[in-house]
Amino acid sequence: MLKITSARVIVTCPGRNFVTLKIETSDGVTGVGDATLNGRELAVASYLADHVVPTLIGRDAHRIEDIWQYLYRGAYWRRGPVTMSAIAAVDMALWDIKGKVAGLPVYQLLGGASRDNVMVYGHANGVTVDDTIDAALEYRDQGYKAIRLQSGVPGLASTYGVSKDKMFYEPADADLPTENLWSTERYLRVVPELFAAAREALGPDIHLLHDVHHRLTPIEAGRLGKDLEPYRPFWMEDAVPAENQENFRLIRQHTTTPLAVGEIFNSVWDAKQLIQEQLIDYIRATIVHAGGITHVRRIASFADMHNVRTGFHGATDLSPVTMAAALHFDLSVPNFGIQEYMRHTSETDAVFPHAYTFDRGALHPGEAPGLGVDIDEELAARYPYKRAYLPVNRLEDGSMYNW
Ligand code: CS2
Ligand code: MG
Repeated sequence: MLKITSARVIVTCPGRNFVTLKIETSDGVTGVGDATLNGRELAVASYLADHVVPTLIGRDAHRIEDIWQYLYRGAYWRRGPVTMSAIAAVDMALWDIKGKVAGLPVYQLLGGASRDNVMVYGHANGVTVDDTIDAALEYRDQGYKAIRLQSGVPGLASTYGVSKDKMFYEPADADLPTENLWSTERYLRVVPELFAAAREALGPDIHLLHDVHHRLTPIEAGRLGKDLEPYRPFWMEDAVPAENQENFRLIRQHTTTPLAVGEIFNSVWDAKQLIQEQLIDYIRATIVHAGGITHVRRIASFADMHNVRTGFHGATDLSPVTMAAALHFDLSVPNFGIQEYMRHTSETDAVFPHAYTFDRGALHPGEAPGLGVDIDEELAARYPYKRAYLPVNRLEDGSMYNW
């Protein structure tokens, strides 16, 4: 038996907040898990430290599934982003430990490699369409085979996905939520222009993606999907808020543009109808917010039965621990689609040394035992938590809307 002897929650802010769980065992083997929930980090830190960690001490670290079931069923209050991020952190740490004890990278424990590497997409953004195309050409020159396009909207001061510093995008930008303004009409005019210019500049072979970020109604999403069809997008992401999963039936009636959704999902139940009725093409639920490797395996298997592929979320607010775990999963899962790769800053990479590497538009998790990532606790301690919120969105008449 490999006894869990301690579990510590480490909050650090190398430019943005991250919450990490480090589990130690009786053999001295340790494992790390990501528990970062952008804008609500301390809620998960407390859920872990105050409610989960006391129940872990003395348990057998090898019993990953049993501990997952214990934390899920035993919570009584099931699901939700805070609970499932906390469970995910424990799960990732236990897979890390099991890999280290076995002397194998986690992808080998998941059935071995199903591919040579993991195709990723980068984030080209700019205030204008031209700026965005210039950024996309830079990503193409770096070897990316898939590029997400997000441009500013004429008449709006700011919009989702357009960063101040091209290579990095961090939306949690203030001590209290900044208020953005939104206009669907203005937005719907510029995206087809953006894609027409991108196809013109990049040619037919580069995969082009776009994130609507929950801001349309189903019929508006149908219209945008149809407008983009001539440019063959790889996917249109988060077209509408997905609480009412059957909304996607209406989008599907109007467009063949592939649909991706799920970065804010935290369990398979959030996507059951979307997958069962093939209302989407890619499921974005990721390891840190959807209960860890143990639960995401179930989501991916269910998706595989319905021709839905994975397209994990991979923004800067998911730590390198999640990126590492996602890459081990991506390398092995049969119905892999694509992996989002918003590079972290050098400060973040220094706090989280990792084995994954980038080469010609793809990542590989590396061959280090376990997840191949750790947290430099001494360095982490130099970056105290700094409160930051995601923005909120209002319509031009002042109504609250979706950010
Ligand atoms: C976005 C994210 O990466 C994406 O697709 O939706 O940037 C998202 O806005 C952030 O992860 C929210 O914290
Ligand atoms: Mg998104």
